[in-house]
Amino acid sequence: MRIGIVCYPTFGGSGGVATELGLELSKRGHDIHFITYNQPVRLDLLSNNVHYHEVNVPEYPLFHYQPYELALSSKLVDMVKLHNIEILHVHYAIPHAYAAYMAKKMLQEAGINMPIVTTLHGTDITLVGSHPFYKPAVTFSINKSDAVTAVSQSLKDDTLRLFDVKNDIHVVPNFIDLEKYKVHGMPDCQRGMMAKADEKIITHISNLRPVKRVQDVISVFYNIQKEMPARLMFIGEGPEKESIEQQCRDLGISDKVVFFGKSNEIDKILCYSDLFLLPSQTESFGLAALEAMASGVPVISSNSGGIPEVNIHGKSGLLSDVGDVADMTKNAIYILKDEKRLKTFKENARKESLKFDLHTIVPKYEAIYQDTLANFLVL
Ligand code: GMT
Repeated sequence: MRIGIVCYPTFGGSGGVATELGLELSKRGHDIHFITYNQPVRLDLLSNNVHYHEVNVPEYPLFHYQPYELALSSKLVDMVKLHNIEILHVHYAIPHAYAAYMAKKMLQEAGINMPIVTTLHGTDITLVGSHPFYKPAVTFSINKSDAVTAVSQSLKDDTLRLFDVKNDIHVVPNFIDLEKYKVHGMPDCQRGMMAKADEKIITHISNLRPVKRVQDVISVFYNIQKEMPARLMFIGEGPEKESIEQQCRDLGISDKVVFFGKSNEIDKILCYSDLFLLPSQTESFGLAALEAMASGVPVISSNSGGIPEVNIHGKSGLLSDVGDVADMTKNAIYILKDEKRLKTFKENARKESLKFDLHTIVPKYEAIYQDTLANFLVL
């Protein structure tokens, strides 16, 4: 199939999933066209059947806001015509599903039928999409998509609760290339560079937005390091960074916390981690937790949204109510204090991650493309 993929070209999250999906589909023989405003971060290898088409939005002084949706719709029309793209898969409803629908209508005028698959990722539904400013447009774009997927059952339930959706929603969980994630003891896992042998390594990865509750990460770590030697690895950039740097200074633990910034090599950091913290306010899936688990790292998380579908309580880690720092601390120390227990949790974390193997999940998207193309009705 010739498939157009629209996504945010950013680190991790929906952009990471869309990029990995495109790369895997290309290995399975499909012709993949990424259409977005920058080359996706994880897309470091363009091959014969992986293409990247940049959406440009020229600045014009009249515009307070540059009309990205318009530029994207136009680019989609051009690229579909030029490359005979058969189906468009858009990741994150805002504004991609809306722009894709506009492109579909323009293409119809030219006698070209173009089905759209929309994947809902999280805040496009929960935090942003359901805001009254966006809700009518998001509802419209979901209902006009030819197939809709959500990355967890929880996100599907939220979508049905928050929007008047007429379509079926297929749950297709996020996936992981297990080959890329190394477990402790792999040759390039250089633990010694980051911590002393007796120090436990705690890790957090996110875009440091308020929804991630990164202050709770620091508070839980502060409590852990009072009980045992430990270091905290923070990966990512975002609006809460200054606040947590200050929190570390106030608590006198700055020397125990390493801020890595954005990294394309999280597998190298995860492979020597002992515990992963994800206390998010809401999380449709929690891809970072899955990446940790694939590296054999148990997860201490909140129990919100789709996290319990990924982090299995008592197996791959332990879950607490949002904001319950005391319970998260208790759980973290329970796992870390006993080496035998820690080893069991590590093994189980890896085992639980196997359910999300890309070789199992990517064919589900292929099947949805095939069904959508077969049943496509021109509206
Ligand atoms: O909504 C966001 O926070 C960003 C979004 C993204 O585009 O990175 O993350 C969401 O999608 C990820 C990939 O499907 C999920 O793993 C995250 O749980 C989800 N984030 C939230 O729901 C907060």
